[in-house]
Amino acid sequence: MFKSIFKCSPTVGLIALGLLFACDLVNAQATCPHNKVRKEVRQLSPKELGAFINGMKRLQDRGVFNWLGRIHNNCYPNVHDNIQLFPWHREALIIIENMLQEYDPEITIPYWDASLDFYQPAASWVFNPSTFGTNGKTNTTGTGGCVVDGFQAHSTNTRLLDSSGRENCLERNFNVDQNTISPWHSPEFVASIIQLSTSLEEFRKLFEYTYHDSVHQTIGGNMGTPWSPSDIFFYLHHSNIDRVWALWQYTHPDLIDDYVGLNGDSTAMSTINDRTDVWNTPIRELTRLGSGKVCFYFDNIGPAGARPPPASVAKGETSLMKHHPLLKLPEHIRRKWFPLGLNLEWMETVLPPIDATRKYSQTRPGNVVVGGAATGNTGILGAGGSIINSLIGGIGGGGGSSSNYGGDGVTIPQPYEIPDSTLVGMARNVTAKRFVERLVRDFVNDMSTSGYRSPYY
Ligand SMILES: [Cu+2]
Repeated sequence: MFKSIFKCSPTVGLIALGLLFACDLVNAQATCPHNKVRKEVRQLSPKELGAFINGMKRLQDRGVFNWLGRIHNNCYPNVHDNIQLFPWHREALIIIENMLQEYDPEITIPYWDASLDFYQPAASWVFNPSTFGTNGKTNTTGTGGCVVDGFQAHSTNTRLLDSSGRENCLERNFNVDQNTISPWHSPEFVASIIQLSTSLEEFRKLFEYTYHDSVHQTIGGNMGTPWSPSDIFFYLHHSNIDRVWALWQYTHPDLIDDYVGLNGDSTAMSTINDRTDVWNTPIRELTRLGSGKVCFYFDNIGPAGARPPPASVAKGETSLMKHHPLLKLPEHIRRKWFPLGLNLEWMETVLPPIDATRKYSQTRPGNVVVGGAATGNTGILGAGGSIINSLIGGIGGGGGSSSNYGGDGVTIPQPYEIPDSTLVGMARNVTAKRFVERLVRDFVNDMSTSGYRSPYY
């Protein structure tokens, strides 16, 4: 069933879709009767994580990842570098999620907010030999290698497509060395471009050429090629991109159905009445959480106009957000990068919580627990302090590079920039990317000269 080669055409897509969902007729923007919730991957219970991995392993063994990899490769220029990036990948994940739910109706595809790992990506909780696996084992030519741990480990009965599209193995090739990935884009940067962009297409450019691309390219191997659907991180990363799209809509509620940009074939302007390549679904059924085909929402952003669900902000996080270091930026820097202002509800929805109990800090060197002593110098807390004291203590405190910031947190580094040659090789838009990179450097410089210290690391 999944062996056929699909061209990037709607007709073949319809057949594919017919095979996957018999009689799946959805009214445009009809509200979903039931919504499932996608959580951050680190917030899954052990049982939920196990069910997700088991389901994905079964799909992998059935050849579903190779099937999607061939479609993704055939359609690559149509669904990247243009506005179809968002709905096309959203629908691809819905198809996979529906297959998972045939095994277990409770499974959803968790999102991986890679910005939480921006400071030391390779140290992320997600690169774990017993779950999603670590870097590929570099072969003798040094061009990356097969993943040998986790549920996607190379084995004779799982012949995943490799980074050249051959049935071989999943490859990863971290961009610095076997254990290091250069820094990604911070949560603060993502929050800023959500505010700065005044159309979905503008946001698409600011996001795709930064966060989207650097996660793909620096994990490397399959992820750096059109054969990325072999890698579990393709699904976790794109689930998060679905969420970030919703965060953008929440920030610009009057633009919730904005879908104006160049079409996939770059010949005409897109409209919400377009259909996705291959899947052939009207875009309007894919734009809103909780309606049309999008019968899910996220643990921090809800359906119906993309308002956050009331229970999303755990007790205690509100008060922490009031002390977010972004609020201490000099006024002109704040207005430049956050022109819509930093109101509390927006910050609680769009920025990750500042919470040392969240799992994202568990694998960092020098991890800390709330109320405990720091075991190193890179924890969220200062030695022995509560996080609130630590944040408040930063005001006017000494030890930082500015009078507004204390010694806690990290200075945001310049993130990885993809070499022109890589982009040219993938027929991507180098000029647009260069422009966006200047904005990134300006942001990082402004944060650094303001003495800003990020709490997310
Ligand atoms: Cu893609």
